[in-house]
Amino acid sequence: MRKGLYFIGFAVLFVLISAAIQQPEAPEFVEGEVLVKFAEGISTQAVEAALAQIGAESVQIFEFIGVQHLKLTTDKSVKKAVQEFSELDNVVYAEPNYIYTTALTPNDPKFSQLWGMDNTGQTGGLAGADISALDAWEKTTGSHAVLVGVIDSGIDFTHEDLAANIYTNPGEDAWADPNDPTSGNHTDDDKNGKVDDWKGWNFINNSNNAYDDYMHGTHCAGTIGAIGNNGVGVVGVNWNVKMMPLKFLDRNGTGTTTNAIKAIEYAADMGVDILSNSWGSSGYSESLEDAISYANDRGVLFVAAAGNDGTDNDAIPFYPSSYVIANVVSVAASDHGDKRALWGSGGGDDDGCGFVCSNAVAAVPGSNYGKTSVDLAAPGKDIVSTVPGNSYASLSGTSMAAPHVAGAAALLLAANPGLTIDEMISALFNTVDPLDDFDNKTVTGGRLNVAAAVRSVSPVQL
Ligand SMILES: [Ca+2]
Ligand SMILES: [Ca+2]
Ligand SMILES: [Ca+2]
Repeated sequence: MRKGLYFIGFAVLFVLISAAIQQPEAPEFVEGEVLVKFAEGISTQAVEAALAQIGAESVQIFEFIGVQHLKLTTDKSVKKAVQEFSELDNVVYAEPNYIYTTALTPNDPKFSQLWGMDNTGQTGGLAGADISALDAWEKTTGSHAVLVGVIDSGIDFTHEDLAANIYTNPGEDAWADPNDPTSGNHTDDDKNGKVDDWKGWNFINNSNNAYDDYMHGTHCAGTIGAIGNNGVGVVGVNWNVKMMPLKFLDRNGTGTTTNAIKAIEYAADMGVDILSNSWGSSGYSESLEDAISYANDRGVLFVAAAGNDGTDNDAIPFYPSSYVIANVVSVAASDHGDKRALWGSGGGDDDGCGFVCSNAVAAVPGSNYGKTSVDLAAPGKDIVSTVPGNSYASLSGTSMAAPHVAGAAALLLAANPGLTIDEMISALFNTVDPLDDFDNKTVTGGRLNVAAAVRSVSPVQL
């Protein structure tokens, strides 16, 4: 048995140089229409005179707020008409007839690269081979009341596309500088044994600095909850969520069982709803299993990557994803064609794996699978997400698949906060899109469909 736990790495990597910034667009409005509130008690004749002067006729009147819906009778611009009405003495206000949209398609400039969220074939794959994020966002785009712990290499909590979705511990005083862990008050305000643990914890050096000195944890965090519709970067499965950085993987992507156990205990005690785990090894650890059971008893869903060896977890287990505990969900990786992700060549490792392999390497390395031990697939190849330094990168691995499922579970809780572990799992498993490539290779035989999962738990709207 191995003592170390190794991160699940990536086969393809390119770092994007910078993030394009896009200003939010001005609200659209109906051409040739304005809404005008005239002063109380104004005579019908005065209103008619105003309409004639500016060139408008009444469409309807909202008596309860004293507002007239007007149609312009000339080709005067809406802006000009609003200005002219506003200047009249007996007008309280005038405004365009704005058009509202549900903002289903976020304005994040890299959204079009996220085939896993919405696949139109833009990367050469199969249109519709995605988790149906757009449809899910019709129901909910997430909630800051849902807390996801990311047990990984930390998170760049200063990242412009993550910062607002990073958890802060309400029991600790805020750091004087929200980006500087040393600027706390050096007091364990909530008396949980950890001084100034305002934004998670670093279990390697036992400090309150859980900043990501690698990139892996920040990438996973972006898939779960990069800020949506902020005109910057990417978008997570959740536009709004809170994520707790739980650092136990070091700058080489390596971590120990003992530090993983500490992270799980801390997260469960701090009230995390969901844990996202993109790491593992072939080594069975009874103490790690016990720690996950402890989290299960506290209602914490434990989502884990199935591994990147291309092997059958039914035959060669991969932990923690292979633990048989009620809260453990094991996630395989699919590609943009809805096939099991294969890493192929170009990974660069001497063993041909493209990442750290935990055990026997299959002929073609790819996502692990397992008819009884791997639950469902999610996008995990060429996934664009956040990396430290306000940057973005494309990575591959079941490491990238697990956060899609952890994020989906968080969206379920946003839609229906009372869900139990069993209810979340049922919703995720019962709504997958069945795929030939995962038939008899996973418990569900399909790929995550977050829209169907969210719909299945949403309260009925009358
Ligand atoms: Ca504390
Ligand atoms: Ca403090
Ligand atoms: Ca964004």
